Amino acid sequence: MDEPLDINGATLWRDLLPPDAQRVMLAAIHDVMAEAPFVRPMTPWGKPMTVRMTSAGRYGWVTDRKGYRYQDRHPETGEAWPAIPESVLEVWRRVGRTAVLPDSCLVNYYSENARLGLHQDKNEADYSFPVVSISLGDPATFRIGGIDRKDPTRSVRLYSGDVLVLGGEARLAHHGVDRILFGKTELLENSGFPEGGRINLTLRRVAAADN
Ligand code: MD3
Ligand code: FE
Repeated sequence: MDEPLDINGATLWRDLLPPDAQRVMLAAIHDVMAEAPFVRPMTPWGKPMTVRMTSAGRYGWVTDRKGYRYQDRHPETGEAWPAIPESVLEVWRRVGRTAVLPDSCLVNYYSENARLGLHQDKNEADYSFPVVSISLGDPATFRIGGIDRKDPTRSVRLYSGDVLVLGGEARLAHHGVDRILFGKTELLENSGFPEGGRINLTLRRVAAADN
């Protein structure tokens, strides 16, 4: 395998997933979506997000007027989340550098004009576990800074099949998605997502290791 790149302490594995593996993963995400439909979450201050979201695993990330949190039920169906697909767990085993498995897979869906403002991921119990992000479909302009919101940021393009591992110093770095290069690929259209765009999977350990 090629050497990974260091991006502000994050580890970027370019093109880790070949096209066939990307299609297998999207078929599994399509099944997740059938059980746990995408929602357009509402920020605590009452503005709808442009990214649509669902989850797999024990915990899903949700936001509404009550605030940001992980919960073990889909906010609209009230059902438990579907299991994290095996093809997705396999990526964590390859790059996650921990024997503890993730208990959350957030599925972010970016159609044209969706973006994600600069933020930190701080709702998890133990920051010693990494966050693993898998990019599928259209490229994104991703921004990563430092622990302080005012730290300088750098911009990196994430392509389909890229895997980013956020561990160590990068785990609490500010980050966001400035824009999608909408229409650059047909991967989503050809995988049961007719609107096209980009899907990002974020694997996390939300609960402590012994929970
Ligand atoms: C850096 N998702 O779901 S993935 C998120 O493309 C999120 O959907 C973006 O930020 C997306 O919270 C970015 C890359 C990523 C994910 C988690 C991180 C970068 C991170 C956690 C800490 C630092
Ligand atoms: Fe994040």
